Amino acid sequence: MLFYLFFNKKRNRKRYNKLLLFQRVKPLSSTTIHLSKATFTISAPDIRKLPEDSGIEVAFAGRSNAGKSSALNTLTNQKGLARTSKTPGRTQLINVFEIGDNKRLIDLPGYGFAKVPLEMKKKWQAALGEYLEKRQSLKGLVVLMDIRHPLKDLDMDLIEWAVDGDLPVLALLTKCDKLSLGKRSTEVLKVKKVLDALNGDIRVQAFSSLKRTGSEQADSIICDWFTEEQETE
Ligand SMILES: Nc1nc2c(ncn2[C@@H]2O[C@H](COP(=O)(O)OP(=O)(O)O)[C@@H](O)[C@H]2O)c(=O)[nH]1
Ligand SMILES: [Mg+2]
Repeated sequence: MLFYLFFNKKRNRKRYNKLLLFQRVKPLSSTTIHLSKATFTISAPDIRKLPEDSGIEVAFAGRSNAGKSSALNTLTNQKGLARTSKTPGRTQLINVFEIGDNKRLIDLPGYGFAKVPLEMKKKWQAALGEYLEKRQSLKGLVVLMDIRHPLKDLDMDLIEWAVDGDLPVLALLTKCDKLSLGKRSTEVLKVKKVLDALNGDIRVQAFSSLKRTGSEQADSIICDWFTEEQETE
């Protein structure tokens, strides 16, 4: 993945210049987005097997075991939508969930898990890099990080790459139920401080799938991405 992200930083994002016109202006759109409408469409080993690259996609990325599948289930209000696993490194495919009207949630392969054969790792990290680099319908990136171990090298690479391409980022600090309220806000502030320095469109939110903490805030940010883009099309 590092390779892909490093050598393809200049993603063509002219459309985002248009977005500046709409910055902070709430869309008047009549279409309300409901993430709970999500239905599983396909698991693709690479981008060639994905649905046509049109419409709007919001992708979820993070280290294996960060809580990606659990977060997708929580945000869509569907317990078994994205499979959650106690064995890290299982989700190697690009999973697509339609929410209707040519809008999709994308569960990307997890990265950074050491205990898998190198060949396997290379293959699915290539799929991740290729998706991020080439997918024109990608309009927002949710980066999930365990609140107890945020901002690892690969997380930072990914966030920096997104900022370079003017892609808005929601940093979800997962499993926040594992920390006390005090420690939670300390971690959120620490992460905000680091990410603010990147000068991108980055939001930071503590999140727990177990307790549904932060799910309303995350839902609202993601739905705004879907509707803001719609306004500019
Ligand atoms: N305590 C707690 N555990 C969680 C939470 N979210 C996920 N987990 C656990 O973390 C592990 C990995 O979750 P999963 O969603 O499969 O991670 P993924 O590999 O990123 O898709 C599972 O054992 C989950 O039960 C959370 O909000 N709180
Ligand atoms: Mg998963």
